[in-house]
Amino acid sequence: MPRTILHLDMDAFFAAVEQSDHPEWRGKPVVVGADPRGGRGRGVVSTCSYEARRFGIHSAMPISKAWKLNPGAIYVQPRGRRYAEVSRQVMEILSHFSPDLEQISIDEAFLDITSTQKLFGGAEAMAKRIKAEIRKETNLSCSIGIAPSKFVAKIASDLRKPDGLVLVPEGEVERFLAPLEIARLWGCGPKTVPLLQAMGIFTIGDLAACAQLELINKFGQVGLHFWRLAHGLDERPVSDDHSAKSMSRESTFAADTGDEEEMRQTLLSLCDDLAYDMRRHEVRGRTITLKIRLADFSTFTRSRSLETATDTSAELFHHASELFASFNRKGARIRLLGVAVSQLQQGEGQMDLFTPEAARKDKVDRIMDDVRKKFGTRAISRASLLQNRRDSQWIRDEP
Ligand code: TTP
Ligand code: MG
Repeated sequence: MPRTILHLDMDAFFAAVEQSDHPEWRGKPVVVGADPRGGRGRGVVSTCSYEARRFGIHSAMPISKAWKLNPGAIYVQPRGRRYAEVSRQVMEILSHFSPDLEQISIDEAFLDITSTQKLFGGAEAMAKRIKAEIRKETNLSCSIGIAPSKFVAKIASDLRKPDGLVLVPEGEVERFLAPLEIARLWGCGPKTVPLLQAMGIFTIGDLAACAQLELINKFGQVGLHFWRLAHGLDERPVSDDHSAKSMSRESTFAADTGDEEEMRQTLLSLCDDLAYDMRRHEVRGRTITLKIRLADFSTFTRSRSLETATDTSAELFHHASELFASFNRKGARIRLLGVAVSQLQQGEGQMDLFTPEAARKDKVDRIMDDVRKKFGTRAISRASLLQNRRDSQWIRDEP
């Protein structure tokens, strides 16, 4: 079923809050960031008003450089608590328009309005009403993009900033994307852009015109990912899961068990399901927790934190197995096993797909995800991880 996704991003957020709280600053260049100390300050610009952007000032620029560009601007230090308060107001307004709300940063959120748009007279009318309510409640402007997927909605909201509203209907996605630079593709960072440019690919349209196979041959699964995005194919659901603190799966055995093979299989399938959920939501986790409930209902947890966050089944299973092996159940039967991941991080916007970490990403996971999408989650289980089980140290021999 075609979806309708709305992406909202506040305009010059911190600076706009400052201008709203200090009416005498409206219409003037306002720079929020480190103390410029007369041009000797060492921090950076958090953001600046659109009036300041005309001088070439932007987020992450050294504050000393901003000072050089415009020493007469109004320089203010960030007031985090105030911005968080306004952010909550904005999210509260959005939540009235659909229950499927996913906040992705302090001033940005996705809303799945597929089923609620009718109640507000259609997507465009809904967007106008959201903008009006935000302006009334907070005195701030925002930009909205509406499209059949998250990827396209996010690009659309950025296109006519500030105070923008861009709708991309179902049939026009590819035409909309074609002239845009490849750097707008999720995962296409500064390392990836030159590689594509060397192939004569500069716009998303150039990429869409490439044969899928050519991209796969050259870049593997990443190539397929780019090809899909270039054609507007992005099925990521809108969900608030990754703003939650953890994700988990658990399973109670039909009968309490002491069978090591059964425990091992269960743990594997829990890790597989959990990793699949994480990938669907584009999150990775750094802390893995194993939960064990014995037949007498006593419950234990064992955790470990990784250097870098993961979303692969193999890595989850590896750590969950080691945690399990380190637990001495003293011969007791097991009633329930659970696996949880926490310290979640979101992939979007921060990841360049050609980093060594991404290159290591388990290819098997990708293939299995495709099969699951087509045939359902139970269609496939990972035999490879169960091989060599006889010589593995999976469960320490209990005395
Ligand atoms: P953005 O939405 O990226 O920027 P913005 O809202 O200021 O401007 P735009 O109209 O282009 O959306 O970021 C939201 C807030 O996050 C921003 O107001 C300040 C903060 N921020 C930083 O502190 N440092 C940064 O490098 C960036 C990009 C943002
Ligand atoms: Mg913004």
